[in-house]
Amino acid sequence: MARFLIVLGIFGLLRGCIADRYDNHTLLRLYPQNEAQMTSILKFNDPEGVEVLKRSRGVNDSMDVLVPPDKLHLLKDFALTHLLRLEVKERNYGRKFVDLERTPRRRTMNSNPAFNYHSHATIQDIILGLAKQYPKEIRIQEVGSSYQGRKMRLVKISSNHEAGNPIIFIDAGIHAREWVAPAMAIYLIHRFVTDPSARSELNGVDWYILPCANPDGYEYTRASSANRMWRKTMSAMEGGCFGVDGNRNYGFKWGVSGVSHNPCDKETYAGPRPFSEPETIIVKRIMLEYRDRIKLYLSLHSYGQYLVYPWGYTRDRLPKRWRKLDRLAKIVSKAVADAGGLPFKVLSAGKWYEAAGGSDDFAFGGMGIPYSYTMELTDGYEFIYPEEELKKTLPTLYDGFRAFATEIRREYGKGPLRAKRDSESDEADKEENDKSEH
Ligand code: 0X9
Ligand code: ZN
Repeated sequence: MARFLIVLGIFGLLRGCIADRYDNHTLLRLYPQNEAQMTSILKFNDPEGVEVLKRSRGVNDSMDVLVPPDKLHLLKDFALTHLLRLEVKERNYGRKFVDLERTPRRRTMNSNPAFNYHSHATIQDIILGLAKQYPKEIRIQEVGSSYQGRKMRLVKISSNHEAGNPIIFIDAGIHAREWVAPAMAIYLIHRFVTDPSARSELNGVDWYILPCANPDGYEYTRASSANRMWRKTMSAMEGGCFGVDGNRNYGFKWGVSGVSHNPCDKETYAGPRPFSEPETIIVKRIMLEYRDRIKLYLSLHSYGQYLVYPWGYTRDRLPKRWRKLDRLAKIVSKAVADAGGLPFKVLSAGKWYEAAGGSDDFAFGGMGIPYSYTMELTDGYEFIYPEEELKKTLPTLYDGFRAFATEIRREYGKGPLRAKRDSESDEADKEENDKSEH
């Protein structure tokens, strides 16, 4: 009996520790207000235990950091040294998770499945159910399994699967904690087939959507609030640590900037080699299989409301066609703003902060896909975007995807909807992607 009580006690203690993981952690926002402060903030190296949730794009855009109590003085010193404006956003970040845990009890189920967060298994049920209901439009392709053996499925949506239309390929959720990304993917899939007025989005373009690109990590974040901030995959590494940052694992300029080579780094470990993860191999294979037809690649992430394009590995170079990438992103941003949403901050990923091995750079530079972006959905609430906000936000973002389709159709569509392309041909675009301009 005594032994049983001891075991129970240890279990209780452990649970307490885990649940209190972010208790007394402070969420700080640091605001650079001039170029000198921007330079110093870019060089900020997170001390052990301090997590950078979001980097600053430039003057007056915050860098958000989650700080344990014993490291608070380091951050305050840093802000003081560089005269950075510092805002305490949350004094006890752990409380956020407690609130979150309460949410399911008040949870209302919506008619649209995208307005709730679901398990990976339920996401599979939703897409298989929709495919059954709309067999003409939806085809499901099994594309492989995650490290822990979860089946991954690509949802192909088309009004004519035989037409060979240009493809918009979207993946979501390579970062486990960014739950709003798979929700957006499901919203798109659901709306394309169930809303009669959205059918026009399928004219002359096909949508290939991988709604959950890191199912193991995603399930891990759902298993306990202690894991809610997990970002990586779940593969076992030497030394007992686990997980790779999927968005540092792609084989284009792998490892050259913004990565960690320490398997125990919780944020940006690039992996033992490029494409070490089954999940990134799966996305690469999809790109390889359809590379001639994919004209736009989008990787959905959160947060900060950024829409960024290559190069991500460097801030010193831009691809030759950057003006086209920039122009399209601004059209999309305007469409979202016109629908009542927040406009995107549009720039190259590397000018936001340098990070190599991202899927956007690989799609563009490695595969020759002419338009490639990372989309950071939502601003406010960091990664813990409340479920009840989804029904307001996702429909406004939808207008951005519609704008993407309009432009891709205009540039690459086959039928009468196609506008005259400018002088460059597809082939020239492909060759140009890896030539850079300063
Ligand atoms: O750092 C990332 O992987 C992305 N931001 S996130 O907060 N979702 O983690 C941005 C990736 C931008 N693309 C490249 N740097 N290639
Ligand atoms: Zn991300």
